[in-house]
Amino acid sequence: MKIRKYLYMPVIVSALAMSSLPAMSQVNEMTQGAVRKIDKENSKITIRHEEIKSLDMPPMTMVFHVRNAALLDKVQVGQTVKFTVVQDGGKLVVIDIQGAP
Ligand SMILES: [Cu+2]
Repeated sequence: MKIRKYLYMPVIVSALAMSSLPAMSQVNEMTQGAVRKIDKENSKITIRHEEIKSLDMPPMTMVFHVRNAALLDKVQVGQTVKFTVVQDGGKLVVIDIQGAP
């Protein structure tokens, strides 16, 4: 009976460790950028963006995936925007975007 108790320990510890990870990576600040190209068909957007500290990325122009193509209706080419990007299985995915003043 005593042995059985210890068997559960590693399971509990790893469950705790995993549950704390999403909370940490959810500190997503918005990044400023300018829309260069919108590819609604493929749910992609090209943005010249400022430094993204959460991803340790310097300013550059690059293509992002968007989680929801409807986000692309909110912005236009040439517009200054603020957006939130997360890393999702090796892809960089924009999960929110809005026009910036
Ligand atoms: Cu970049």
